[in-house]
Amino acid sequence: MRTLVIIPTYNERENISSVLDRVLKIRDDVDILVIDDNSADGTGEYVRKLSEREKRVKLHTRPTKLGLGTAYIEGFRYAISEGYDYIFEMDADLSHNPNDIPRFLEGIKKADFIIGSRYSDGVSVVNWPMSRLLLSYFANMYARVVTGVPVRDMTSGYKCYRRKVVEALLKERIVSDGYSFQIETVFWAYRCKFKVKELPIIFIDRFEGSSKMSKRIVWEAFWVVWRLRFIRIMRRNVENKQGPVRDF
Ligand SMILES: Nc1nc2c(ncn2[C@@H]2O[C@H](COP(=O)(O)OP(=O)(O)OP(=O)(O)O)[C@@H](O)[C@H]2O)c(=O)[nH]1
Ligand SMILES: [Mg+2]
Repeated sequence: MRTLVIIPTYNERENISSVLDRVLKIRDDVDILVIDDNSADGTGEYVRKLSEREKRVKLHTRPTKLGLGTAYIEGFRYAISEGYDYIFEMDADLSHNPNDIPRFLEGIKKADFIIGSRYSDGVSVVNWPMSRLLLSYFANMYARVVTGVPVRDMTSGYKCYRRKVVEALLKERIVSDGYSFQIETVFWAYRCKFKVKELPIIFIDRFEGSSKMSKRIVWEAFWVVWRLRFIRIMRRNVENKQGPVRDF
């Protein structure tokens, strides 16, 4: 089985060397694809040099900051074209512990899609200011209620997909760039009836570099969940006329 860890980066020079080192050491059958948006701090340059001597590391560079959503879509296309079986999403800022990778790979044997969850076992977030935690916690609750998807951590960026799930996601119209990209992927995986499981993780806020969180990203998430709700209602009407409702 071949595994690809996709890591989008934008100005992560302080974190990138240790995150890559740690992922490479976890297992020999895990490759890494970094999607860098032309970071001014030399992140891409570091990865390019490493990729010359370490064949398990690949780099895609994009001309400018184009957002997390399109970075992952590009990574998904690469993973499918290269024939990977398991595909991870992971942040570069070490909030996601690379030591959890084996637990995900164990879990994916009995599921199609594993979400590393901060909220499935109480709250397992370390070092976030209360305001940031509340924003994330209530955004998740809001997304869950509006979309109707019974997942506790809908905005998690630490995930492992079976190839068939990524293939299905690439057929859907995913519109977001920020956190709501994560909500959309969970929504579509549910709609496509894949077996989704939440795996408790401990999320530690970044020590280095700065957050790319912005008002625009929060605003986008606010509206995107209503788009998903609308899709759910419209498709349910179609299903109603055609036969029994297959709800999730
Ligand atoms: N390629 C690319 N990567 C991005 C972009 N925006 C964010 N990233 C990366 O996506 C990952 C998550 O971004 P963060 O800024 O840590 O955002 P977050 O983890 O959702 O939020 P924080 O809690 O503030 O850390 C990091 O690896 C970033 O470098 C982008 O526009 N393009
Ligand atoms: Mg982060």
